[in-house]
Amino acid sequence: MKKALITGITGQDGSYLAEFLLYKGYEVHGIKRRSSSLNTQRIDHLYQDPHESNRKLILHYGDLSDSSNLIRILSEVQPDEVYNLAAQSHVAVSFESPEYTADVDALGTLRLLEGIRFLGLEKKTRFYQASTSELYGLVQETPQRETTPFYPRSPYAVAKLYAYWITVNYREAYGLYACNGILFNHESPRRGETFVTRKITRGLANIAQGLEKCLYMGNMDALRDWGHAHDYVRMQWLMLQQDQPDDFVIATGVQYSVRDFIRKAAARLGITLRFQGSGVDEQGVVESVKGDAAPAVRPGDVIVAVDPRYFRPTEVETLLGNPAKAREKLGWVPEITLDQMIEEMVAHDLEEARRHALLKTHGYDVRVSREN
Ligand code: NDP
Ligand code: GDR
Repeated sequence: MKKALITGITGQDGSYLAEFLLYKGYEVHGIKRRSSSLNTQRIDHLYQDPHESNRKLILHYGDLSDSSNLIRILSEVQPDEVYNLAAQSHVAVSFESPEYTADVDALGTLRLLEGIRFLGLEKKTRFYQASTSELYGLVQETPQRETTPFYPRSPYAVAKLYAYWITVNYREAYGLYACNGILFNHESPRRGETFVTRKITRGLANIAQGLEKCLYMGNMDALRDWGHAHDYVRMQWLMLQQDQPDDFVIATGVQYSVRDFIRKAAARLGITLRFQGSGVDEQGVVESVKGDAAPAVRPGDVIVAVDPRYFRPTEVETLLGNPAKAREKLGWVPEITLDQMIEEMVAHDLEEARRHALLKTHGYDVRVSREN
């Protein structure tokens, strides 16, 4: 039985990857951070009590900032595959916590690689690094492929640039089987609430249930290539099953704006939105409503507005991936379309909003966090 170690197992991708590897028959080890409140919601359905025998999912406390902890876990687990998914992964937050982001996202990757080397596991352990389309930043070529020059535009992307190159370096210097998956944005109902897609589906669902009035957005002109996390974790595994290690772009090859995403999500809720004005004065106005969202939402209501606090000091305006290499070498075909993903995310967030609305009608105090 193969053993995998996943850092960031409590995150969006970690949870889908853990499901996938358990299904494949792996013994899955995950590193979770100590926090004052529970942070395992995304993997609670996979949890196995430590008192059970033959556990297939085993969690270890740890942190990418703590070398001795990482070395101990690597030494105990002796993994066949390490998936380094842990990161301070929010681009906007990286401008507020640049040093922490560098420590975890850049040096954290080095700590793991060095741990593998220090323990003499470089011939046994295969390593996956969660690299990102944010490396392309101010894009030098469209669509972006593996050979497109990088131009990072945030402390997050700069930290991930180090992680990308240190992974390549350990592959070349020590013969480690190490791969970079240059993944474009991927989403799901498990996406963190402060990333733009989930902020939109959750915010609009709350508005449709009368829990919120307006969704405040940053740059709605930004263009992204959005896929589904469920599809993308399959490729993370596949990269580690090849004869030779290599780096791959994973993307859909289709691009939409943030505004397009809002319009599509609103339509799933029966709301037709018209955008008017421009810049910080732009608004999304309700043209018509049918179904569940009425009467909480009425024609003429302004349910989307711009708040400049969500603008970034340097923005990545456009990203569009060319996944030809992954298609050819890994047989990459995304299975879930953007419309199907939006349908799933809206349905999930609407159910949650309905539960909150029901609690509210019974007199319970429901607060919906809006800080993104
Ligand atoms: P999430 O933010 O959902 O998950 C990040 C995970 O990292 C969480 O489990 C988090 O723990 C953990 N983590 C954060 N800091 C530390 C630390 N110091 N030590 C140990 N663990 C830590 O990210 P995603 O699942 O969306 O992304 C997975 C990886 O892929 C990330 O590295 C991200 O940068 C990268 N990526 C993501 C893309 C996307 O579109 N989703 C695209 C390209 C790359 P906790 O739950 O306690 O916060
Ligand atoms: P991104 O994702 O920065 O691409 O990084 P995010 O969803 O945060 O932003 C996408 C685009 O939407 C614009 N935007 C807003 N973003 C947020 N979060 N909140 C808003 O209110 C808002 N309004 C507009 C942003 O400016 C941006 O242009 C994600 C993360 O998962 C990274 O870890 C990963 O590496 C990249 O995707 C690929």
